[in-house]
Amino acid sequence: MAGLHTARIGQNVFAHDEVVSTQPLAHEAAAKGAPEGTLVLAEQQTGGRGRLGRPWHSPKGTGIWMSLIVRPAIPIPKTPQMTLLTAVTIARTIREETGVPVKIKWPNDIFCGDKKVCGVLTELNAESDRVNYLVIGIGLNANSVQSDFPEELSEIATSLRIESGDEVKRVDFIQQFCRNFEEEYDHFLQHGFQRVKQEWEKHSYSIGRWVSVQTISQMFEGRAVGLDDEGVLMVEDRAGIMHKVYSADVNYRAN
Ligand code: BT5
Repeated sequence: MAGLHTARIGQNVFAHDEVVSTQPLAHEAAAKGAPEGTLVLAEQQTGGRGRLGRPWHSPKGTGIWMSLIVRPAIPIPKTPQMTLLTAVTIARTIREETGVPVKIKWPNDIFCGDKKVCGVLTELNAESDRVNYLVIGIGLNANSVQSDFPEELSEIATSLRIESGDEVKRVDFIQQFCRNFEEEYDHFLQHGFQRVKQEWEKHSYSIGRWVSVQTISQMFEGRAVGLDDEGVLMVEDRAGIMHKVYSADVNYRAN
């Protein structure tokens, strides 16, 4: 992208009109040796996906649907930190580019008020216990109007345009995201997770809220109190026992 001024992130771009999903295309490109920072973009996805096979609604021209390839030299257990880093970076870019106040809901959602404006999907490719690459999928409702959302999303989804009243210049937004990501990522690689943790906690939707947690092995309720130094969500249950929540789905309660 012209005028980008990054060393790696966004320097190699595959821009598509209509695709099923940018995720498999990024996996294919990464497997063929695409350099770190490669971005796969699409105007429309016909089979956009979220976590656990959930669908991601990605109509034409309204959003930023993209997948970023990174190759961090970090141990596999630290790779969820890259999701938090991405969420922090998206939230910062939204604040800078639109002024819309957003919060980060653990682990991978960006919220405006109580509605989702963006989701992050991180997929790992590893070889013999080593990170080969990550594909970080980002779905951001930039310029959707209310009627772009199907009925099942109309109460739970929003867009930057709905929130601010202004159209988002998507290329400018993506360029700023790339600059911010590179800065945050380089800091993370050199100095570790601490800065991401602080930013995440500062802009967290989750901390202080009552949540119910359903893991493979148990179900409990408690208050989200923060992240540990590895980026794991700490939840204190009613008996005062602290739980570490890894990739479980967290549901939020009113009280
Ligand atoms: C996510 O999953 O939030 C990750 C979404 C990642 C999408 C990007 S787009 C580029 C790349 N290519 C892909 O195919 N995927 C990535 P999850 O936390 O599982 O949330 C999925 C849920 O969000 C759905 O079950 C819906 O309830 C809701 N949802 C679907 N589409 C939405 C949208 N456009 N806006 C807000 N919420 C949506």
